[in-house]
Amino acid sequence: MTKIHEVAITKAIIGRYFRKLSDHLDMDVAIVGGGPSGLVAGYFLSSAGKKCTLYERKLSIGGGMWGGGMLFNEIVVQKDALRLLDEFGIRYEAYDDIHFTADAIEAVSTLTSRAVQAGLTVLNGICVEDVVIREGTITGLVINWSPVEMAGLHVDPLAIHSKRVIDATGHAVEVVRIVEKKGSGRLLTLSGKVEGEKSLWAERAEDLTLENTREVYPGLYVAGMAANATFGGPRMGPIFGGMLLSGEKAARMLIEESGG
Ligand code: 48F
Repeated sequence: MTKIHEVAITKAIIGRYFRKLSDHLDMDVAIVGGGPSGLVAGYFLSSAGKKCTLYERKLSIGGGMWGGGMLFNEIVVQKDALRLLDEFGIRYEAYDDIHFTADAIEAVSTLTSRAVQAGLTVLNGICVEDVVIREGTITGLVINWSPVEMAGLHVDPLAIHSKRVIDATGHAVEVVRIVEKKGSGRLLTLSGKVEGEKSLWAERAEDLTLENTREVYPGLYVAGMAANATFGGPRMGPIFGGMLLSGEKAARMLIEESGG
């Protein structure tokens, strides 16, 4: 039997984790939120060679996709987004000509695995509690351990720098709300503030999610449900094509903007 050693295990974990952390203090794109839109954005950005980190408050990655609708763990994806399920290798089944279903567990686990294998660094158990703004542009994030937040401990956070930030925090649209409160000037919405999410309308919401995936403040982009909450679109319920397409659009915009 090979002889294992407790201190070697501890050192391995500490050393490897802090290597990962310190390699990602200054990056191309920081994504806040590990739901479907954030994961898809991270997959495409990392595949294009961008240095990218995704921060997720919870221990588990996947956001609102694990539970399908009302904890029935199947998701619906419309025809227009099937090419993304094909890209990730997520299996699906036709319900009719337009609606397709996939196992929610396979969808989250496969998407997460493909994103990490494409090079995305995922830091879970970390929440984003503030932003760094220089001359009217978002240039970074302020992060802390989720247990610090949960316990209400008085512990100062740490800052990281990133050329661009994607708010993929879902319904809560947390990063944009911080900028609304603390940033100088207006958001790039009609009222200059967060317009707020409207009540459920699946078809309209799916189209609008894509339309609303864009820059909302210099350096800050919104994707997924956060895009609709920011620009005043409705929620859509457990249909996920819009989330996947939104993550892809956010990534493509940033890849194009940076010259490929
Ligand atoms: O809510 P979520 O899954 O976002 P999404 O990608 O997808 C929305 C759908 O799941 C569903 C829907 C459509 O069918 O309406 O709700 O837009 O995932 C958001 C993730 O962001 C994390 C949160 O824990 C969740 O996993 N998050 C939120 N705020 C923060 C955060 C924060 N401040 N720091 C880190 N993570």
